[in-house]
Amino acid sequence: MVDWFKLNQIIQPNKLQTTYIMKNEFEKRLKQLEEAYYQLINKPNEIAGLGNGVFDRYKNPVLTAAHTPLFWRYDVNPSTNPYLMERFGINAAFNAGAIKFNDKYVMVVRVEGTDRKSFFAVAESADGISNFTFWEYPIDMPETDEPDTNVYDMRLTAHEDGWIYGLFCTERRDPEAPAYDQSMAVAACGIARTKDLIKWERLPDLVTKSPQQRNVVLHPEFVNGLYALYTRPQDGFISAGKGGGIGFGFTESMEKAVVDLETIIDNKNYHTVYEAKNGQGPTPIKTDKGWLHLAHGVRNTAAGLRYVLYLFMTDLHDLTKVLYKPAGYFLAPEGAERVGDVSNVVFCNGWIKDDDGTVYIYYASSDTRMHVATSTVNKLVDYVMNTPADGLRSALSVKSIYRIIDGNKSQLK
Ligand code: M1P
Repeated sequence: MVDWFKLNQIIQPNKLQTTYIMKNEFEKRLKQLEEAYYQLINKPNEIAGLGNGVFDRYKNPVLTAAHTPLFWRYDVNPSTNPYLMERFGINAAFNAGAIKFNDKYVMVVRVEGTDRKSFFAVAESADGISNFTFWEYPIDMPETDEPDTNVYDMRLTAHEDGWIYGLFCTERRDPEAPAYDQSMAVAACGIARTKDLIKWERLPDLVTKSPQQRNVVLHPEFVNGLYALYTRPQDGFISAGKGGGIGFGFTESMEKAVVDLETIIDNKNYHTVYEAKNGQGPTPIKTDKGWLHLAHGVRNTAAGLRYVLYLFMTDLHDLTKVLYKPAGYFLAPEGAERVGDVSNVVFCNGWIKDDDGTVYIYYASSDTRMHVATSTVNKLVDYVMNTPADGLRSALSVKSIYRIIDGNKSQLK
């Protein structure tokens, strides 16, 4: 390797002193950056507070932009980067898909550069709650004939056909958009599959009748020999319009995925936390009582859209039948989670069910960072089955509380 400092010394003998000062500064700064980075990724994590009995939150986010490797962001060659400046800025690390892979808790993270482009990168942890570190390279996702402008929010499904599928949103400028409007976009479902999370085979985008498609998730099992997909038909890029709700449909093949008929299994609803729109979160978890679903619900407020998470359960045999759906949200943005690039948002597209029944819920706050919450299958099933459903009227909410109070009275007699 060229000794840049010595070279400088020969070429510019009169600048010798400056060169040595710079060398010291460069090395000092590199050391400081490395120390801060290692401190961050080695930070332990612990449960925060008493919680509500359904799940536990943790003190620290599990991934942030600062967790991305220094060698992605900095050119550490003093001859090409004498000021040791960031050469590629990372803005956020959020909305990650998740899977247990080779005994590690793995997230496929939506990493967003300061250029606003998102890409996918794999991060792993040995215990699922701390020390997440990124793999050496971000995913080099192949494209279709129609290049993606932006890709994000991957849902991972280990399908019984033997592949791990990654379904994500691919966004491109709306070809109908007038020149003065540079924000109109079309969202579609991109599909890729892998065996090792390193090499991905890109398949054609999903075809549906909806003009916009986000939050598409592959069901892990075949249904009557067909692949089953959760969709989210939507009229506009932001607004659900006449569309919306969590849809469900079948495709014969994932190599040329086409869903002709989308049945809405979970609709948006007036004066609920999913009044404006909703979307399936990660791949549902199979339990002996039914399929557990985690989804996000959106409502509009004077302060903008508010995203919260909710749970519901579908029938083991009829996947379109919602058996239980507790009222309101399961998890909403709290404290520091409420602030970020898109404030007042929690979003989840990845969770992991462990063999011992622990469930690791990886959720992002305010389109900025990743957190984990832990629960168990038993607790989540109890929560969905025994939390009162939304009566859709204040008077019925009061009745639910009365039932709890009266039950408690008889306990105390
Ligand atoms: O900004 C909040 C979320 O907005 C979108 O969610 P939805 O698909 O429900 O409209 C997505 O862009 C998501 O990535 C983002 O977190």
